[in-house]
Amino acid sequence: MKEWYDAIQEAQSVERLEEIRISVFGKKGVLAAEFVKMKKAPNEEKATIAKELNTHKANLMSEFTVRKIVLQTQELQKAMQAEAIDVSLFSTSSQAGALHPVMETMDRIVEYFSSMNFAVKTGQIVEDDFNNFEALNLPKYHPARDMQDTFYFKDEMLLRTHTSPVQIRTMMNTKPPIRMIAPGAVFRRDYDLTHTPMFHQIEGLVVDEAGKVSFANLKFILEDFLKYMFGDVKVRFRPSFFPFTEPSAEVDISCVFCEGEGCRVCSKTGWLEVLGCGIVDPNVFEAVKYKDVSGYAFGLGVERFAMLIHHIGDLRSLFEGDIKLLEQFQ
Ligand code: 2NL
Repeated sequence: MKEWYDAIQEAQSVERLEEIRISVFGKKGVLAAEFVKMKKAPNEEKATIAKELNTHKANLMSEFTVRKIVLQTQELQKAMQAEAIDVSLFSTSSQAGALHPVMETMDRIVEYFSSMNFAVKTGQIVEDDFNNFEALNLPKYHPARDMQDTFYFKDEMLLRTHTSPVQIRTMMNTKPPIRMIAPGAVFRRDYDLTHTPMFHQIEGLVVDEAGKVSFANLKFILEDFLKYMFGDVKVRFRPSFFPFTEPSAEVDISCVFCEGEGCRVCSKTGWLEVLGCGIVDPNVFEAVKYKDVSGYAFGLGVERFAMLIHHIGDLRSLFEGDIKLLEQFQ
């Protein structure tokens, strides 16, 4: 038996040790053979031999187990050394991540309004009918509430179609004055060249005592903001309509591609629409139980801003996660 103790000690690999295990403990191994021999021994010796064999069996097994752990540890160590990476080695291709252009644009817009003392508020993406529609002067049966346009859950819950519910909730739980923006993802059932089912919006809201907030204040802040974002562009306000503002306006800047000359992007008009805004409709204030106040509000699409800033032609390229596009914004 001594030779097998030696063999276990001398084994230099897990593989060799396994061969020994089979030779010693296997069905045709030495221990099995010894037990067979024992049966032929005189009866009075059997008990002694069996005891001796069982002691060897237990000792060999424990030697084997210890040696196996030692060898496995050594082999693992060797493998790890062989596969070790020298992190100090010079590398030619390093790829750093970068902010997605939409998020970078969002940060820049938020930075402007923060500097102008607007609080930044985010709310919830799953909203209810009151905060997303009813309070915004979009009554039952308004076409915007159609199943065709909005993602609904059961129990009248829905994916917010604009960030306005953040302003509604703010007005419901704080007294005026209010000076805030709400940036975030919004959802509409729309998918074509110029629409994606999810996009990002930033809305702004300023409310103060009646008479303290004017259309002139709104014009100043938006003109200043657009010059901050696009540099030396012309800005114009066109009368428009939104259910939640009256009067309402859409805001254009002179085309950043052709500088007002007229091109494909601006459909030869020389102007690009970038914002919607207006004086908050009295029905909105009534819904949130605000009395004797006035306010202005505005809303913009962040993807559209990112496209105009970076001269990106197709909205969908912002959502494909194409590394070739993203690498251009390192
Ligand atoms: C657009 C136009 C707009 C608002 C959003 C608003 C919010 C409240 C009250 C009144 Cl709580 N108005 N938001 C107002 C005018 C325009 O967005 O074209 N967005 C992409």
